[in-house]
Amino acid sequence: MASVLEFDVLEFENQPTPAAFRRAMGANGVAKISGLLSAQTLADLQTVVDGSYAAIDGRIAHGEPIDEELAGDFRLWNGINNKLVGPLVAAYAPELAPQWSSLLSVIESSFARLLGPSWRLCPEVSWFRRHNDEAKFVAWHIDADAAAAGGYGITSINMWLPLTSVGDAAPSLEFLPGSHRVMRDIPALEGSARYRSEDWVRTTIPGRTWTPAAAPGDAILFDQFTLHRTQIADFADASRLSCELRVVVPLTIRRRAVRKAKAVTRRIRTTFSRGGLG
Ligand SMILES: O=C(O)CCC(=O)C(=O)O
Repeated sequence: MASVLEFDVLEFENQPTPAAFRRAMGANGVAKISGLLSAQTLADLQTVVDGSYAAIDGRIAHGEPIDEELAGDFRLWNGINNKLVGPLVAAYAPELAPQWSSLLSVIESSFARLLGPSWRLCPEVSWFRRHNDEAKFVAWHIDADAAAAGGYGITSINMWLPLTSVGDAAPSLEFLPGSHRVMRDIPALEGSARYRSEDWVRTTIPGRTWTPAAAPGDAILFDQFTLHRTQIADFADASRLSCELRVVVPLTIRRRAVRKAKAVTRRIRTTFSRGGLG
């Protein structure tokens, strides 16, 4: 595993200036900021995430039906889509509703301090995730393929917030810094095949990977084109809670026009770049 010193700046102990953050993201496509969330924001987020899982677990334990859209991600990988958290807490934990709605704006503002006021939190492509089964660890991918965040914004950054300490006792994420500069020119994956094999990653983009250790309150931010996966290591107990909040610069043109433009771009990229990348 690479030492942090071998990369440009990957970790900030304090909130970086917008220029320093922009430079780090441009070079590496990933950066960790220690203690980005205030203690209050972290406590509120933990309460809402715990309350959301408790509401769903409770209904499942009692054999009660849950919303079909919510159930889909939950069964597959214990994920809770953030678009559905408002209705979920309103129905089963109404005392959490004000906390959730103020959290959305507080988290959005903490991001705006890094990159400016045009960025928006996008609940449609943001999730809470609970890992407790290694079979559900996530293979190498980029969010542009697997989370389809690009449909909501011109560009997208994942603000990844661990609610468990990660990197040692629980799985962090493993990144390939700088891979965003290559991946943004590679044809997108679609359908069910949105993940890349270890061999493909190693041979397409040689380089050292980085697996940051992080504590609740820290944020790991990465570009939608940066390759990453769940850290693979020997964990006595692989349980972990985290939030993957995607922040976008919203589209100012109609989504249908964007979908059309993306399809054309994809066709052009496939035609001209597949041969070159072998
Ligand atoms: O939580 C994980 O292990 C994977 C998360 C991930 O791939 C993502 O947030 O895009």
